[in-house]
Amino acid sequence: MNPVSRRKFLKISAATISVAAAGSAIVKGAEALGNKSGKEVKGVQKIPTYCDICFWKCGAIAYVNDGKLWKLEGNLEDPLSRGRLCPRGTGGVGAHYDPDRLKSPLIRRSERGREEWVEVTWDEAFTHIADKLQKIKAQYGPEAVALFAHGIGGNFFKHTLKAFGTPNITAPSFAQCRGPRDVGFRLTFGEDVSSPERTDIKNSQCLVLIGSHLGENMHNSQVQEFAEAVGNGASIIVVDPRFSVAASKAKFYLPIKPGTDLALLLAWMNVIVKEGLYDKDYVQKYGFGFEQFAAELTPYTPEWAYPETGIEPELIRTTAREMARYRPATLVHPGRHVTWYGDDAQRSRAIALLNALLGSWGRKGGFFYPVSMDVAGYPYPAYPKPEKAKVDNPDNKYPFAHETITTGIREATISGKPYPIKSWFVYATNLIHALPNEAETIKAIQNLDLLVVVDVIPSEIAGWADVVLPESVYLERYDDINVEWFREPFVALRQPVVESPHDQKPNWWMAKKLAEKLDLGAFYPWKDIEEYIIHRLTTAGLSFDELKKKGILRGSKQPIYFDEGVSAQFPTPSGKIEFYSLQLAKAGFDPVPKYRRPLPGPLGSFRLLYGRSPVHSFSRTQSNHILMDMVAENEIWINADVARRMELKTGDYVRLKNQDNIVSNKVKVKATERIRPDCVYMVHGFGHNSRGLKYAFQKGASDAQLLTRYVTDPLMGGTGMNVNFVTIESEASHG
Ligand SMILES: Nc1nc2c(c(=O)[nH]1)N[C@H]1C(S)=C(S)[C@@H](COP(=O)(O)OP(=O)(O)OC[C@H]3O[C@@H](n4cnc5c(=O)[nH]c(N)nc54)[C@H](O)[C@@H]3O)O[C@H]1N2
Ligand SMILES: Nc1nc2c(c(=O)[nH]1)N[C@H]1C(S)=C(S)[C@@H](COP(=O)(O)OP(=O)(O)OC[C@H]3O[C@@H](n4cnc5c(=O)[nH]c(N)nc54)[C@H](O)[C@@H]3O)O[C@H]1N2
Ligand code: SF4
Ligand SMILES: [Mo]
Repeated sequence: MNPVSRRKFLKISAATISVAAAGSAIVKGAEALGNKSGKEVKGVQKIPTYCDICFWKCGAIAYVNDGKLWKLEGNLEDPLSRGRLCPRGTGGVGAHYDPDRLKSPLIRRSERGREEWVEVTWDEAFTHIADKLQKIKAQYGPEAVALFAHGIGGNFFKHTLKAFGTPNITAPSFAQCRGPRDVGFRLTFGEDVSSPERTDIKNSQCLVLIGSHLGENMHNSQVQEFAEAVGNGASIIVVDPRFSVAASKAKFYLPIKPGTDLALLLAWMNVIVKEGLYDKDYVQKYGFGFEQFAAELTPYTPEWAYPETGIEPELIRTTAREMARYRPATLVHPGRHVTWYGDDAQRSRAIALLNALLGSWGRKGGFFYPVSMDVAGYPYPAYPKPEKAKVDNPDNKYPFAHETITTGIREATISGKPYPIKSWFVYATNLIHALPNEAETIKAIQNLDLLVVVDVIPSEIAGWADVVLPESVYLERYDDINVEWFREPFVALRQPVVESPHDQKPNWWMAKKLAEKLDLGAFYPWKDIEEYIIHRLTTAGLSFDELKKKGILRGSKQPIYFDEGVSAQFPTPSGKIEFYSLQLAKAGFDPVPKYRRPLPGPLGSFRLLYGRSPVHSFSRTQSNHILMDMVAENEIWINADVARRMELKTGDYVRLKNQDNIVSNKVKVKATERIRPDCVYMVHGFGHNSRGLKYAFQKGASDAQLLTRYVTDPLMGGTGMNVNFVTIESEASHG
């Protein structure tokens, strides 16, 4: 592999965010497509772009018929979609036609949370925001402004706010999602799993899924690769308190007691070490501290793990041997949403260690080394250096947090410490649904002088905003080019397919205009986004015209496994795979993960678990009419015996009441054998309380509303959210 690209990968995964930028809206080819311009093109046009219904960014082909958006398909050239979209991607058409879309900029006219605004022009909105930001900067410094931005569309706002001078930029993808996983793997191998994941699912002969509910979690190429592995006869082991779609494909299903996975992982490693089943050459060549690690495992026998996990010792032994049989083509999937119990970085580290024993890191059927095209960022002037360090992690309380902690910024906004945060800029993240403990989020909002929300629909967070900026949906705009680290190098283009129906604008346009209002125009030397993209592409020797036509440009294949010549480098302190971690020991943490039993809930309550529907993304698609037609509300999964005892049957409505007496919207019962009796399960993202979402309003229940408690991971500040318990109340008692 090209060493320059490897270094860049490490840099990017360290800093997470590569700042990019873009320029003007619907230009040239695209201007003919819209319905507003009156220059409607007759007949069918096929325009490539990439999807934004989730963060997988699948290459798509949009079909436009007589100037109207008709349908979306996968782009065969694209390695992330491999020619097929998931149901949500296909349903992306509904995002353009959503009747509830935000239509023009709004400024709040009554108190926060009342959802009452006046429509203003873009210029009035930017003048209002810029005035407030300058006042905040004068009184508190630019660091008092925080940006929450999720997804590639946030790149230009990041650029503007860095130019403004704040270091406080964050997204829920770290502390509410994959942060603990990346920390656990970094501590072990020195590198992240990254997104899209470097998991070689299609070549794995034994795939272990711990919670990862592929098939419901619809990250496109992962699901396709999972189907391929199943088709090839791979041995599938699924660990989940709920019999998931993935479990139905499994040779071994382990219905684990929630919160005890670390006990299972330690017992598996105990068996593999004790029986000498690990990859001895690999461990000897690449490992650091194996002897001490092995000694720590001694107490964790399958017999010890049985009462903790509920998994029979023989099943633990059989599955451990099964993993060893297929190594190194055994992949213990690292998961993605892993913020479960607050010990998540250590559980993720145990997953990393198990993979290390199996020799799967850097090997076919395990984890590959990702590659990418060499496309440089835009050559911007240097950002001003913030005078104050970021607020989210004072005194390095969470020593292994390598990204910014959303909930840390929220805490600082509430306490004013280490310094006050007076404005939130929120781009494409519905913080009311994405952060645990809604009350804390609202308390923080009440301390702000300015909350700006950029969204496409009237989400719950928009309901709290002082200024709402309506964005064009992804099918109506350019975004930054997608230069992804994956199996093979490629670059993808998002380009406008149709015009926005009202006064919505793309993020790059807003970020540039705002910068100009803030006298930061020097940070936007390009005229429009085409100019920006063309600059980046031509510097890399790539053609914009070709990319516009194909949607994807692919580079040549490069080695991705040790066996193909990738050099085995582990950027840990020892330069090796750290079975024993001196940096953890030094910071006062367990150098080898230790099991601690999760706290039980109140008597008679059920642990609340949550996950994904294959046809929805988080809290962003419930008002999409195409997807709503498939699944309009969520259900609460209750063990069939429990339901019988409670005289509940499938289709009955109930409400859930959590340990802090928060009561949910009504939600439909799904009585099923497919879940343990000690927990209940629902799909995240439903139960909207924003009145602007006319069709999704109060359909189903919100898991987020019930997550009043969370346990913070001491290593990195992630919020373990599977620590809430509910009782089931009959709908009648609440009316
Ligand atoms: N359709 C769709 N797909 C998506 C998304 C989406 O919104 N919609 N979002 C994407 C994103 S960003 C993410 S992070 C991923 C999330 O998807 P995953 O990373 O797969 O998320 P998990 O939290 O592992 O998934 C929840 C599963 O974990 C199980 N579980 C709960 N508690 C425990 C436990 O204690 N132990 C074990 N072993 N299992 C447990 C639940 O029963 C459920 O099956 O999905 C991605 N894919
Ligand atoms: N309770 C609970 N909390 C969770 C999770 C969970 O399962 N349960 N999952 C966690 C995980 S894994 C993740 S990754 C995060 C996800 O958290 P978020 O990324 O915040 O996900 P959403 O709730 O879908 O919020 C996305 C917001 O962006 C808006 N939006 C959609 N498209 C566009 C666009 O083109 N432009 C703009 N400007 N806005 C747009 C949507 O309308 C919505 O308001 O949540 C985390 N928090
Ligand atoms: S996985 Fe589905 S929703 Fe996500 S980007 Fe791909 S097609 Fe779109
Ligand atoms: Mo996520």
